[in-house]
Amino acid sequence: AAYASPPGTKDVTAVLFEWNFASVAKECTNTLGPAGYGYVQVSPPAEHIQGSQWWTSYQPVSYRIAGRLGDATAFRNMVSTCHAAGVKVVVDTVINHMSAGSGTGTGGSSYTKYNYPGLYSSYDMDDCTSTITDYTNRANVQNCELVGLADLDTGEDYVRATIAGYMNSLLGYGVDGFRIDAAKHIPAADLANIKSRLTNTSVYWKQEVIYGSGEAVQPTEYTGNGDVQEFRYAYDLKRVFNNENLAYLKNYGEGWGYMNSSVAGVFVDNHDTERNRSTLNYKDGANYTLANVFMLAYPYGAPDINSGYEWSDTDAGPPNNGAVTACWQDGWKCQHAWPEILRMVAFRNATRGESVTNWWDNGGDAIAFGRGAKGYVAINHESSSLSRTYQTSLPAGTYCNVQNNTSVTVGSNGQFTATLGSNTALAIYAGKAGC
Ligand code: LM2
Ligand code: CA
Repeated sequence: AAYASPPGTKDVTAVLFEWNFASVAKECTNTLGPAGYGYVQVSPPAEHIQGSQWWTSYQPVSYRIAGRLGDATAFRNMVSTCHAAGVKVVVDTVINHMSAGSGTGTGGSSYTKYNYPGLYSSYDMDDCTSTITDYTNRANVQNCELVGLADLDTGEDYVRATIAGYMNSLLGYGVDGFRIDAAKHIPAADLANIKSRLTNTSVYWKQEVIYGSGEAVQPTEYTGNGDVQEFRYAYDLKRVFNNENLAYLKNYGEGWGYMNSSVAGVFVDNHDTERNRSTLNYKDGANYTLANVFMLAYPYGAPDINSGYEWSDTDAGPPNNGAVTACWQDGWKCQHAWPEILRMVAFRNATRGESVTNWWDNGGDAIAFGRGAKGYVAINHESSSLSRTYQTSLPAGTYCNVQNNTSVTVGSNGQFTATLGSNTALAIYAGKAGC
C-alpha cells in the first residue's frame, strides 16, 4: 500500500514534548517499553535560535544535532536505548522553513534570516517573503512565510537533497520515523520527492496537515506519502466531552467524514492545541483522561499521547531545560504514565485488529463497547454512578479492570455486572486475568 501506518504490532506513540534525549532514553527503559508503547516522538533535534521559549526549536539554523535537548552523542544513545527497550523513535523534523532573525544558534552557528552559512542562502528560499495570510490561496500557503519564518524552496533540487541529507543523517542514527512539521506549507509532491531520496523510502512518515474547511490545501492530498494527522478527531473529541454526549461516538472516525483509519494519526491534544485551547488539555481533568482512554480503546487511526509540562505562560520553555528527574516533579505532567492512560496501551496492543462489537450507550453520556473476544471497555461520563449488566463477547473468566485494579467476572453468557462511578471507566482484556 502507498500508506505507512506505524510499522510493527504496537501503534501507540508517546510524544515526550521537549524532554531531553537523556531523559527520553531513561523513560524508554523504565516506562515506555514495559507499558507497550510502540514509539516515542522527540522534539526537533536540529540546532535552533537561542532563547528560553519552547518554540525556539521550531526555528532551525543548521541541521547539526545541537539544540537544547542534547548533542549527537546523547541522541544516538537515546535511539539505541529506546530500541533495546522495544520502542521505536519518531523525530519531529522542521523542514518547511528556517529561522527568523539573526544571531548565533544553540550550537554556535552564525545565521541571518535567509542565510545559513554552509547550508542555505537566499537563493534557496521561496520568492514570497511576506507572511502567510490567505489559507484559501495555495500559493500563499505554500510559498509564503509561516509566521514570518524563512520559507525553503522545496521545489529546488538542492533544497530537496539537503533536507533528504538531514533526514538520512537521522536514519543513520537509527531513527524509525518522522513527524513532518508544517507539512501543509510544503507541496505534497515536494515531500514525495524528498521521501524518495531517503535511504529507507518506507520509513514511517506522519504529516502535520491541519484540516481547515474551505482551505486550498487539504489533508487528503498527502495520504499518498504516508500518515496524516487528523485534527478534526481532536477538535470533535473536545466538543463531545465538554458539551455533548459520548453516545455520539458510536461511529467515530470515517463515520464522521475523517480520513481513512489506515492513514490517520490521532491525538487528544498536541503541543500547539493544548496551548491554543482548540482541544482538551491536561487542565481539563476527567474529560482529558477519559478522552485519552477512549482514543486508546477505539480502533481508529494511530494514537499519539501528548506528554508535556505545566504552563501558564504559553511561551514558557521546558522545566530544567528539558531534563526530567522524575515524573510529576518540576512541572513535568507525564500524561503517558498516568495509570488510566498507561494501562490502556496494553489494552490497545491486546485488542489490535479487532473491530468494535457489542456497542452500548444510554443515549447520553455513558458508553461501552467490545473489541471482539479480546477486550471490553465502559466509560461513564454521567454526573452520577451507573450500575448495570454488560454484554461482551469475552470468554468466561476473571479479568482485571485495569482502570482501578479491581476484578471483574465475566459469566459463561459473556455478561458481567459492574458499578462505575461518575467520570470513571472500566477496561478488561484477554490475557489480563489478575491485577
Ligand atoms: C508548526 N506546525 O506547523 C509547529 O507545530 C508550531 O509549534 C510552530 O510554531 C510552527 N509550525 C512553526 O514551526 C511555533 C510557535 C510560534 C513560533 C514558531 C517559531 O507556535 O509561536 O513563532 O514556533 O518559533 C515565534 C513567535 C512569532 C514570530 C515567529 C518568528 O511566537 O510571534 O512571528 O516566532 O519570529 C513573528
Ligand atoms: Ca513552504
